[in-house]
Amino acid sequence: MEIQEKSQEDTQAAIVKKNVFSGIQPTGIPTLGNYLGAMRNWPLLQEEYHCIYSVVDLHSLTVRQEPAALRKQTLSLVALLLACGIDPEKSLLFIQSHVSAHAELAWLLNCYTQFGELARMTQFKDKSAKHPDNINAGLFCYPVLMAADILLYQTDLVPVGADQKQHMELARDVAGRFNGIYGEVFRIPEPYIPKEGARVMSLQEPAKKMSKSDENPNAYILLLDDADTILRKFRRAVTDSEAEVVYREGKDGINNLITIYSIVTGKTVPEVEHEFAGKGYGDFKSAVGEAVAEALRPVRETYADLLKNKDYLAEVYTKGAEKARAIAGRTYGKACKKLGLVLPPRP
Ligand code: AQP
Repeated sequence: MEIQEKSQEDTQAAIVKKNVFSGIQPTGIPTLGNYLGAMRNWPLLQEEYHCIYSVVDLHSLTVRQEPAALRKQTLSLVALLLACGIDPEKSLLFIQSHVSAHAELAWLLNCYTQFGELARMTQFKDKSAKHPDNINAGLFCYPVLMAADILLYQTDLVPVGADQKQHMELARDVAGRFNGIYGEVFRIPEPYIPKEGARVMSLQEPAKKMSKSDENPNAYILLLDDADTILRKFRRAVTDSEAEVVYREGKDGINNLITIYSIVTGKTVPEVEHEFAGKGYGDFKSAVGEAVAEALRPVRETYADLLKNKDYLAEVYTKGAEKARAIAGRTYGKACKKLGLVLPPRP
């Protein structure tokens, strides 16, 4: 009797478990920004939700990539996500291009997205300014592919950094528009933006977000930087001339360092201010560097072990893609049917 009740409870829990989807581009080694804003939070959701995580390689093609580097970065990112704590027994982890429904649904959704909506996207404007010689259609349609990624899995929550809020709104609008015409095909997803770390800023230009594709390597901390490099980059971080470790408007550099230190040590902002009251920026920057190096050490060590086992990595992303294909195929098939596309006979 007890067993029966327990199994009913389990079934109910399985039914109400919400779906989570998120992705990260293999455009380089992830930064501390990617880690605090996204990757670190993904494993924390595995117990409570059905989590699906993807290395979104198709997105990275919107900016020119060197083929050998892209291949290496993609595998490296699979290993890094596992090193951050994603458990393939609990979450699906796969490479986006292995599930063709992503590109296919993106095409369908392109036809339900307006030119004006995409032209307003801040990331498109920023990246067009950064790569004026390659303002390609893929860069323009990036948010539609992102909408397809999310909508294919009937996603409830999307854990992302604050920079993706605008793209999330578009995904919701496109899904709502499609559903409005054809009935309930897609679940409307919500962004899941962390309270802290949602926007880690550049160490050199603290008004700008930290990005892995920044031309200045001192602007970012990479997850695979060694402890000396991390310390050196924090010591060079741009601050201000006040020499006061307090979180206050106008102190972008110091605010960023306080936020980072507070997340990696678990201390509150007032505790951090108190700890460094009367101390100079030099001491503070060194403490932030040491705390970050220590927080990233286990990730680096586990990553190095995982990378030695390429067969295991292949097994993880192959199984992940098989399962993802089954879920994505159902949503894609439903969308095609609603649109009036003739479905091929089942094999
Ligand atoms: N600075 C940041 N602070 C907090 N979160 C961030 N994210 C990115 N930068 C920060 C979050 O990381 C996740 C994966 O991002 P992505 O690699 O898919 O794309 P991105 O947002 O364009 O990241 P980058 O580092 O700036 O890449 P590049 O330089 O290639 O464009 C997302 O959830 C993002 O919000």
